[in-house]
Amino acid sequence: MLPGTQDLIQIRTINDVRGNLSFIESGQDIPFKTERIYYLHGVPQGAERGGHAHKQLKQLLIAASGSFDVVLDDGKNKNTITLSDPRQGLLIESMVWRELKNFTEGAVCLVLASEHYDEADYFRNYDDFLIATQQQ
Ligand code: T46
Repeated sequence: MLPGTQDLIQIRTINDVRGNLSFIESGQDIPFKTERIYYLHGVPQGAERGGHAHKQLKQLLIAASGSFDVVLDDGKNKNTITLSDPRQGLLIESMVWRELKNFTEGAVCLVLASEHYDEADYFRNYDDFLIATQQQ
């Protein structure tokens, strides 16, 4: 299975004449308790984010506005997912290298994370990540 292909979830959404309300409940919609929320915004044209993997962290990425591409790589397979619908979320497990690119103007990437920020949880070097995947 290509990374990411099985992990696009539909977020429960209530629609009425006032628009949409989407909601996520930890343990029901996502398989972790949300310990941190952050969001990427004001990303300049052509800028790329990510370029790392996490040892333990799991995350849900949502295009709250606009769109962007997420390239996922588990050390064996690569897959690119375009996020453009706030009613969808991309679940990224630990030990998956991710790169985010092609942000449209005004795009917002909202992230629900399973842990507090911890720099020690990152692989920021691709070769170190590959070695670790081969030891699993
Ligand atoms: C990911 C993608 C989608 C903090 O102090 N606290 C935080 O919660 C985060 C996420 C980052 N930082 C600091 C660490 C760096 O000094 O903010 C700076 C920029 O972080 P980074 O270069 O990791 O940002 P991105 O956009 O490349 O990656 C982030 C997340 O780190 C990462 O987990 O999956 O967004």
